[in-house]
Amino acid sequence: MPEPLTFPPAFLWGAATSAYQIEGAVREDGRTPSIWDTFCRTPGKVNGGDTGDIAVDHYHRYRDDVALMADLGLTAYRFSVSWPRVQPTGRGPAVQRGLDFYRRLVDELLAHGIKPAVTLYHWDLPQELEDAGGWPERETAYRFAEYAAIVGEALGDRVEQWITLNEPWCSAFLGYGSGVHAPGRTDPAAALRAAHHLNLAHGLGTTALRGVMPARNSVAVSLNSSVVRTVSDAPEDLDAKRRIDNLANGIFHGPMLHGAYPETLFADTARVTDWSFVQQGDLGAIHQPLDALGLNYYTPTLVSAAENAPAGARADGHGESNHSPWPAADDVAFHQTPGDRTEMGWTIDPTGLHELIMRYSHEAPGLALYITENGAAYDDKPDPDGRVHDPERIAYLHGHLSAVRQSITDGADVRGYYLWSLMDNFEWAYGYEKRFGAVYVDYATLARTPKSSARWYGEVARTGAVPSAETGGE
Ligand code: PNW
Repeated sequence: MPEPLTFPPAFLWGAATSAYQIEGAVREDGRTPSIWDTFCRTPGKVNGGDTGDIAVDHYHRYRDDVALMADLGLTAYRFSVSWPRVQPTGRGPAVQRGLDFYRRLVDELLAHGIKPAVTLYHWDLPQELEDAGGWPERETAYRFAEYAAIVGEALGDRVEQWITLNEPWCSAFLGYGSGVHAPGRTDPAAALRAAHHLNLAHGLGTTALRGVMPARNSVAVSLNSSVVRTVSDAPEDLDAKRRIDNLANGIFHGPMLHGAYPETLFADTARVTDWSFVQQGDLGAIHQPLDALGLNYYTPTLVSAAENAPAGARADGHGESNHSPWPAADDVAFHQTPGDRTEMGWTIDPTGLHELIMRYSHEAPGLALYITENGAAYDDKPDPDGRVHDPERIAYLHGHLSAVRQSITDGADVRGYYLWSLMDNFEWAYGYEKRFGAVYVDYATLARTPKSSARWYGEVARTGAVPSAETGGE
């Protein structure tokens, strides 16, 4: 019998969610629309015309949801705060009822011995700020810093782990480039401006948080850092990889971790923008020392030069759009990585997670790493007896947790893992069709049923070890 893979005793075993994907109650307690409320009401944008109006009603069921997490054995929970619940116009004083919800949630978690990690921005920009120009406008970064201070002051005494932004790549390039995410704009120059202002928001927000919180608290950012691979080592393919790596990783990690954009990014994107929106002092403001780095990983990205690809190849897995999320990269082709795929069409490749962790372990030495999202969508259905068996998800988790364990053996300082997601929820442009949860949600009754993967993962959390074989979960 091979030995189980044992993790360090303090390793955090969590699950992750985000506000708009689970809360519902979009008109309660003073909340106003975010860009996602608006986007969902725009015909043709979200599968089935689904919205987050009710989502999984977590706003009213949070006590049950926390009890469920505790019952499973989780030791950490990553959730996000809805900006328009706290600051309905994106400016000015906070709505206490909005903040009170998160206070109650955090107290409930702490009472169950579950460590909260708060994400400040998981894509739900107050619509009023989008009406004023959104992320392509510099002002939005200042507004974010103000919002960060409000939430930091309200929760900083009881939440130690803070994440400024979730996946700014998606906010900038899916929101303003390909338009498959809110606000649905398709302007590559605006997308690059948005990326810079998200970076600035991260830096100013980090400083704002530190100004109002106890020094022991940890500040991080969660990036969907891509693992970019090429189909060959031909120079033009390697150049395609370098350019996509700049646009996926360097554009955020460069300023945040090293205080500079990758030198070649400016030339690569010169025909789209002259970057004159970067002002003196911005890079210093963005480059704040961080306590930790959050990595979100699902699948690698495989590229070649367009000339080395069959005509029309564009399998980048980022949703349906005639507009590319990659500014000034029309001569790059995206390929499907070989291998089994999840319901998202994303190839399952745990070696990518190991590669990603090792890269950032070297690029950001001394920074604690957390896997702040990893998981898989499958077409889960209850059996006649009401149970939900998802052996594919167990296999996915087994493979990726083994990769995390290997990275620790190889010297990486990984401190925790958050499964995406705690429960089935609103999967953005895919609506409720894609199920990422470890817990099944029946959308007719909103009843929660742990899938076999939830039991399996709970056992991992309780024992601090991944079984050598992927069986179990009952
Ligand atoms: C992440 N892409 O989204 C988000 O942080 C979650 O809210 C989401 O539910 C989860 O992953 C699953 O999709 C992504 O096109 C959305 O590359 C799209 C992409 C990546 C991540």
